[in-house]
Amino acid sequence: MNHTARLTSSRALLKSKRIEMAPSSPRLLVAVVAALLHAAAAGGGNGGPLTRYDRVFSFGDSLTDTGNALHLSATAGGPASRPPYGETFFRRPTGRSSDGRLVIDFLVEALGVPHPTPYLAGKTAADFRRGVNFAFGGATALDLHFFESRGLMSFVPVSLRNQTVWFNDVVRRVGAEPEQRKSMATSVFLVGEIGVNDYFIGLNENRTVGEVHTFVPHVVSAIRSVITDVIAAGASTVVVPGMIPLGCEPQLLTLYRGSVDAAGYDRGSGCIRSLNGLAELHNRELRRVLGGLRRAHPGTTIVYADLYRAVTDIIASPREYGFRHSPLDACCGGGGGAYNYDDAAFCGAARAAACADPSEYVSWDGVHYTDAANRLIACSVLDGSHSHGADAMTLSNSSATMEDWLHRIGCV
Ligand SMILES: *[C@@H]1O[C@H](CO)[C@@H](O)[C@H](O)[C@H]1NC(C)=O
Ligand SMILES: *[C@@H]1O[C@H](CO)[C@@H](O)[C@H](O)[C@H]1NC(C)=O
Ligand SMILES: CC(=O)N[C@H]1CO[C@H](CO)[C@@H](O)[C@@H]1O
Repeated sequence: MNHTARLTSSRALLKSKRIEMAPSSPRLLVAVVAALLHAAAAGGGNGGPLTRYDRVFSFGDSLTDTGNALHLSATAGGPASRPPYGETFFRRPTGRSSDGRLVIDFLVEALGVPHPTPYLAGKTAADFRRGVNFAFGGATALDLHFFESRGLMSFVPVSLRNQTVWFNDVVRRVGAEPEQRKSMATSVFLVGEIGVNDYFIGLNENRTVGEVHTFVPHVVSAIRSVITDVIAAGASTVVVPGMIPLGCEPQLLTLYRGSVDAAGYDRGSGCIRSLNGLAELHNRELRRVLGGLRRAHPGTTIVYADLYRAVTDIIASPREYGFRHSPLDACCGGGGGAYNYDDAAFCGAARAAACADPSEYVSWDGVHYTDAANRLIACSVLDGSHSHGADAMTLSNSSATMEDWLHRIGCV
C-alpha cells in the first residue's frame, strides 16, 4: 500500500472512530514521527527505530509547559495550579494548561520515551538524563526590552533567551563534549509553539494588528536562534511547530467583540480574519527561515509542524472529529454568552466552572486546548498532507514503525 493511501485511510478511520467512541482518537505527532523515522533511517537502521530516540528536549510556552511555571513565585499560583486543570487525565493540577495531556505528552507516549523533567523541577544531572522541558507558561519568544521599547510589558520574566540559558546549563551537566554531542544526537528537540504571547501582549494593549505584524520577523528570528543553538550542541532532529489560528481563540474573539465588523469574520468558521492573517504571516516567515536552515544544515532533520492547519481543520468540521459543541466556545470559564469566556472569570477562578464533558470541546479555557483536541492535533500532522519539505519524504521510510507509533497514542 502506498503511503498516501495508508495514511488517508488511517485518517478516515480516525474520524469514524472518534464519532462512535468519543474520546479515543489522536492526530500533531505525525510530522514529529516522520522526522524521527527520517533520522532513524538516516542513522543506518541499527534495528528498531523505536529505540532510536532516547529523550525529548522542549522549548515553548503554556502549550508545552508541564510544570515549570509552578516553580517561580511570580507564576506559582496561576490557573494551571488549580482545579479543574488536570481533571481528565492526571486527576490533579500538574501545571499543564489543559484538562489533560498536552501535545508533548502524546509525543512522548508515541515514542515510548520518558516524560521530560520540567527544568525548574530538576536538581541533579540524573533528573535531566530523561530529557528536559524548558517551556514556561506565559513565556515570550522575545526579551523584556523588546516590549519595553514599545511601551509594553511582558507577563512573565521568561523568554526564549532564558530557556536557552537553561538548556546550556543542562548540556554542561551531561558530561564531556563527546558525550554531550552523542546525547543530543539521539534526542528529539521540540522548539515551539512560541510567539503567541508576544503577539497577545500587543493586541491586549490595543495595538493594531498591523503594528503587531512588525513583531513577526523578531519573533521568528528568536526561534531561529534556538534552533541554531541546539544544532550547534549536536541536535540531529528538530521539530518546529508553527503558530495556532489566533483568530479562532475564544479569548481573542471576546477581546475583539464589538470592534470587528461582519466582514472581519470568516463566514464559515466565525474566526477573525485579521488575527488568522497574523498567524499565517508568522508561519510563512517561519517556513522560509526553516528552509534556509535545512540548506545550511543538511545533516539535520528540521520538521515544520503545522498547528494552524491541524486546528483549522477541526474547527471547519468539529462534529466529524467528535466535538459536539461550538469549537469557538471555551469549556471552562465563567463567561457564558458567546465563546463562554471572561478574563475576570478565567478557568480556575472561583466564579468559573468546567463543562460536563471537556472531550466535546476544542478549547479548554479559551486559550489552551482540551486533551481531546491535543490528541487530534498530534495525530493530524502525521498524515503528511499538511507537512512541508522534509516531512513528506520521511513518511515513506518506515510505514511499519509509523503505524506502531500511531497506534500507541490511538491515532489508528
Ligand atoms: C531571564 O533573563 C532575564 C535577562 O537576563 C533575567 O532578568 C530574568 O531574571 C531571567 N528569568 C529567570 C526566571 O531566570
Ligand atoms: C482598548 O480600547 C477599548 C475600547 O476603545 C477600551 O475600552 C480599553 O480600555 C482599551 N484598553 C487599553 C489597555 O488601552
Ligand atoms: C524508501 C524511501 O523512500 N527512502 C527515503 C528515506 O528518506 C531518505 C531521506 O529523506 C530519502 O532520501 C529516501 O529516499
